[in-house]
Amino acid sequence: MESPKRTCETIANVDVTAVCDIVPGKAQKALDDLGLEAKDYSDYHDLVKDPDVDVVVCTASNEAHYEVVMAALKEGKFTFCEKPLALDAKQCMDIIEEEKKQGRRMLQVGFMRHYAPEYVQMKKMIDDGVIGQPLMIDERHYNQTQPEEYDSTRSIIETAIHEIDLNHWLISDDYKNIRVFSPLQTRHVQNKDIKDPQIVMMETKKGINIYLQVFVRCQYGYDIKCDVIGEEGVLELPTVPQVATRLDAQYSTKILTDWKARFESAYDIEFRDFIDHVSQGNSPEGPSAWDGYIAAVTADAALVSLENDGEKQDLDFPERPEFYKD
Ligand code: ISE
Repeated sequence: MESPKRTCETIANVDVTAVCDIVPGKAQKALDDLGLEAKDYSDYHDLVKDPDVDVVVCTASNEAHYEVVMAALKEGKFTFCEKPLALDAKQCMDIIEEEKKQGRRMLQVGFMRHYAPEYVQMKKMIDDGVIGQPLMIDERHYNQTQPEEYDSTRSIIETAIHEIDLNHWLISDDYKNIRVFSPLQTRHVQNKDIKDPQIVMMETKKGINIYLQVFVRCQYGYDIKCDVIGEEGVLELPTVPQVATRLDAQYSTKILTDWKARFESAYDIEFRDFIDHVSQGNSPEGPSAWDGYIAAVTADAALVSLENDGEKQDLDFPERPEFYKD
């Protein structure tokens, strides 16, 4: 008899043994689409307790991250959780306390841009002093039309969270304060309470200024920009190479519309790195619960600012605990 197909084709050493989704039939459909066979649980508690499951990957909606991650850690399972780690800093701190009970790192957060080759190169160039001291960062995070329920909070905790997490890593500096403004609202928002676009401004301890435009109902595509302006020059994040067309008196290149396609290689490299570690029984080394916590503290302050017409919110972070030091 043919054995069930469980192996993941993109990442070595992964057998999908069980899946779970709150919506009946959804996980099974994903298995069918991928031609995989696995147990289909309706309750994630059963999945995390299953002795055949060594590693839990949580890609549930933001609201469910906390409970799933806590349950997986309580079972002593290595866990990968999509960003944001949880809904706020308090929940992230609870997760940290739970992870510490295991005596070593068990969790990685899906801040995949740390693995995007273009950001890795940018960080190395900044560290090597190629542009001298960075002075400013100018960024854009545009998404093509999100559903109506994608509210102002999600623009921060689900979208801007990438840059919030990434910038302090890129320039090796901590944030001092954050402000969020809402300019004229796009007509593509039906619910008048939703603030879209938003402008996030951050200042670091050294005085580096960061200016990020977040726009989740951009009509033309998915567009990510990151320019780091230094004393000696500028670093510009490249876009994904697309074949250029010269046709009918026009020269054009495509703009991608899907964030999964824009960062496809980063997702694969990220997950391969996580699996390379945990499949050997080793702790993951990618973005940690502490990184998730720092991002959540910053996002919490951003939301307060947004609700208070861009009022500056000072940020103060505890020192990175020994447990999370490299
Ligand atoms: C989505 O969850 C992501 O993680 C994407 O990278 C981001 O661009 C998008 O705004 C989020 O909704």
